[in-house]
Amino acid sequence: MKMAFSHELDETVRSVNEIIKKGIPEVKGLQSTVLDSMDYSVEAGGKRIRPLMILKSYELYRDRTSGRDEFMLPVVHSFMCAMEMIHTSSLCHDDLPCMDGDKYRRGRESTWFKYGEAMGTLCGDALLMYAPEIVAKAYKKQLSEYSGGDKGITQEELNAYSLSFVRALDILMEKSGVYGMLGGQVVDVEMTGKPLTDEQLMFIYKLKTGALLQASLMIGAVLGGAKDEELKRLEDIGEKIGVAFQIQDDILDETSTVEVLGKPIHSDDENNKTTYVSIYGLSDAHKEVESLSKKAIDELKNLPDVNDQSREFLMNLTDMLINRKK
Ligand code: GRG
Repeated sequence: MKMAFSHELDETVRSVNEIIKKGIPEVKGLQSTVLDSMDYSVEAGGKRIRPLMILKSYELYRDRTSGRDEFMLPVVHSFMCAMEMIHTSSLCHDDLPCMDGDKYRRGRESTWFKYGEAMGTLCGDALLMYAPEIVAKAYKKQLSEYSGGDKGITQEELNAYSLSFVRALDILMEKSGVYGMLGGQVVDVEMTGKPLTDEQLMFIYKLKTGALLQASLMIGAVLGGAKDEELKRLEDIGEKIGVAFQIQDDILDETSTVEVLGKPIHSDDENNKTTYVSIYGLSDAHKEVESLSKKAIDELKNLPDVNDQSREFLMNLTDMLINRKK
């Protein structure tokens, strides 16, 4: 990884972590155990790739309309929190004994292993429900502060922002649910221990892993004011990054260590999962990750009329994902 980018990435992840921290609800009240488990699971860290993508894809487009940033940035931050909560929720549920049964995640005990199975399930549920709650509350606050026109934003502009908000929420929900990540996980669970066709394998990878990465690029862009055809291009880029990311995940499951990954290795083998690596072998898997990432980077390079610094960041981030060790 280029030194300058590595430094920029560390700095950006630090600010993303601060944004996420502010979004986690306070641990108090009779339901404090579940609130504590939410804090534990989200604060455990992780690479924060999805919120990073939301922020940077928003920055690709935001300069086009003056006034949008002032109104929209807190809303963008709320979507970054929501996305990390939905992603973390999926990790909580994926680790449960009824799924992969993993005891470690992000370098510490997995949520169910620390809090018990019932609370591990409820933690995932709670994060999932808190995600739309946090974005709705953030948007409501902005609307009440900015309506009336005395802050220099017209009703017409507010209407346009509201449309962007609803579209972003629609993307978040659709790409997380039965037509997105959850749909991919369903086929993954059902096909465990069985041979997969290429079509089934790609369906799982595109949905289970790709959908949230696509959503991240699309949500940022739509809040920044991107047009439909621009969203479509980002959806295609997100799909390529998603499949490459999952194949790299399979490679690391075979080749890495528990210490580096912060979660069990050889989990796919032990859970009887058919993966890209188990079908095509490590060498072809590496080649596919490289080829898909290169295509995604080329497509990012060719996006018209976007902020060059943010484009560069997303290209470097994609390149980093090929060579990631965890
Ligand atoms: C919560 C709507 C909802 C559904 C749950 C259990 C489930 C359905 C889905 C599981 C999806 C899953 C675990 C996909 C794997 C994706 C993947 C490679 C995750 C690891 O992502 P990283 O490497 O993790 O970004 P960190 O820890 O860095 O955040």
